[in-house]
Amino acid sequence: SPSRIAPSSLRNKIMTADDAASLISDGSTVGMSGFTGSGYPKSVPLALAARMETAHKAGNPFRLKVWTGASTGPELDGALAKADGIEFRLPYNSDPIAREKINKGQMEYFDMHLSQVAPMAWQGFLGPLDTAVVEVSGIRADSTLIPSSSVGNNKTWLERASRIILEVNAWQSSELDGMHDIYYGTALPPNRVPIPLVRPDDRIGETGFRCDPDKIVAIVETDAPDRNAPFAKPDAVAGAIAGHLLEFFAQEVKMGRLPASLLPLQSGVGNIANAVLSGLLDGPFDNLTAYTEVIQDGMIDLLESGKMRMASATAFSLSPEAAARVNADMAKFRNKMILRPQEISNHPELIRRLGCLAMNGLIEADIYGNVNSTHVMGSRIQNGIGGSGDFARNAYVSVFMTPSTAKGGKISAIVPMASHVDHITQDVQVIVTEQGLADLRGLSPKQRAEVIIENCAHPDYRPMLADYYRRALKGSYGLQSPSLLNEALSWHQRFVETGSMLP
Ligand code: 0RQ
Repeated sequence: SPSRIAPSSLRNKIMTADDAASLISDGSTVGMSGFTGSGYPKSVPLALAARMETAHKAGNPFRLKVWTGASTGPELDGALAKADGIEFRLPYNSDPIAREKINKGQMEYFDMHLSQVAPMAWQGFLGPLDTAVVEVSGIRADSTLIPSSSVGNNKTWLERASRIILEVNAWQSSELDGMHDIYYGTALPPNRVPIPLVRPDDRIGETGFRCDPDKIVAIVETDAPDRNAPFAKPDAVAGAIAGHLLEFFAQEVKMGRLPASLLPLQSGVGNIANAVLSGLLDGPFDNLTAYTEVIQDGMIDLLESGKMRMASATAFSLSPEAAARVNADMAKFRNKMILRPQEISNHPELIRRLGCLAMNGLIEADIYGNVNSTHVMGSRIQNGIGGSGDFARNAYVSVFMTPSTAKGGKISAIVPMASHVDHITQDVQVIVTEQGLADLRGLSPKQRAEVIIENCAHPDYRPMLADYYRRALKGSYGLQSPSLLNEALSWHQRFVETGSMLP
């Protein structure tokens, strides 16, 4: 709808996605919008992928360096990866085609803390940013941009890029205008100053992106939904994990270690995180707040029920039904939600100040509480660290949760030694599986091993872990974190060779 592009001076820049894509050339670096499947450009990347395929058929190279907020959608990462059009990617990916290319060694992937993307882009060592391709929900008369369903790194891409391509998506609710809080006070050292946010609902910035209209080279109008993936109904395992965690929070409140309305919640993506949020709906806690990365279905339910007062994030990550519900009622939700740049939603300073309760998924944890969030069998990327490191290190309580086994019981999520470490034991305070919860706060490595094996391991693997630990206590080089080096990763090797960690 033309009314979404208010300045008449910009209307002559409206063109087709293919014409816009023709402005991007082989070897350049493109900063795209998009975070957990929302707010990513939906038509220019598809046109780019078609141009790449044509170029490759003619024997010509056409590959890009692609920077985003986090994961995007099949029309972006999927299409570009399928066209072999991404030579380098940062900072987070969950697209299966891109994942396969990375794991086959056909795409370089720099997996980084999401809070650090914008500041590192400003530091300059990532190189120049040629083009920003950013989805917005409208352009105001003063040429400021109304963000869409994610903010991500868009502020930085719009500032850093030499040229800007905008996708104006009419599918996005026009009532999004006013929800966002874009902070313009960040700077590089030695000019960095404190960020003036002390409550999750503080507004410290502007509702739109500043944008130099002279840098806009193309505007493409779209009307397409975000990649909204359905959530599975919480199963027994997810329900049990949620139950243990909510019981822990209730106990913490009883002991006077947490306030009755808890502290700002951070919840990772995925079905288990969503199940915990569903559990809170029936729980005893009121006046909840969230200071997190993504607003998922469970949080919408909490906001609607009044259990949660407000949620701050950088993006939506909703099922199609929840997206329809939120879009239809955006004027109401706008008062209970704030979307911010990921540099702010995930900022260590703010997470530490607010005292977030961080709840993230894991791939495996070892008996000493080191957590691997990213690499299957130490070498194959699943998604990326995302915001889990930003939150885990700086949280008031840092929780990791997982089913105790994966792949139908052939893999134990609790292992003698993690095959890759994203979160060192100091950043991991609570581990929860459907078997139980291990409160590791204040415990030494050997004390940790005992509660993790006892409370979290699956019964099929618990005796094997206890046996390993017992022998490590006798045969280890040192006894701070007892390990048998020639055996510690043998479970992983067995899985690689036989398809199961079980002997
Ligand atoms: O694979 O779908 O092929 O079966 O990993 O696992 O159990 O569905 O759990 O969706 O919560 O994901 C760590 C990946 C967990 C996620 C991880 C396989 C498993 C399945 C998914 P299949 P589940 P979840 C905020 C915070 C890092 C980013 C983050 C993640 C698939 O939580 O990406 O936290 N975290 N961001 O089978 C082999 C194991 C496995 C395993 C699980 N031990 N070995 N495969 N899987 N454990 C959000 C953002 O930052 C954007």
